[in-house]
Amino acid sequence: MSPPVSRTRSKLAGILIAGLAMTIGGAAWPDAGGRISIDGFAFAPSVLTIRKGGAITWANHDAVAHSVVFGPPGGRSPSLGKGETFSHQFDDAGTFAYTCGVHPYMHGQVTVQ
Ligand SMILES: [Cu+2]
Repeated sequence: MSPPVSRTRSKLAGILIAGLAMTIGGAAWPDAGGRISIDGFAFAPSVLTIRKGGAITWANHDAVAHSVVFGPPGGRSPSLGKGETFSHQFDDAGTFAYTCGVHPYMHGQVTVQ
């Protein structure tokens, strides 16, 4: 009788530990908002996850102008010169890809949870 009981217990413990690890991992609780640097013709970080209702501020550190242009449903920043910033608040959950309007090969992605 005792082996089946202990097997059940260790299975339960395994499930509990797996659940704890997922919670501690932090992926389920992203930052409220964030900052993205535009540096060396790249967005850094290029992939960022924030919470719904949070805002992101992009700051251009390059000597040339850049911008932030979202794919559908759209939205874009003005052209940002060196030292200029652009902020946007994300009220809807989803994954939003964007590029630089001046340099379409510059890619970034914001996930809102
Ligand atoms: Cu650019």
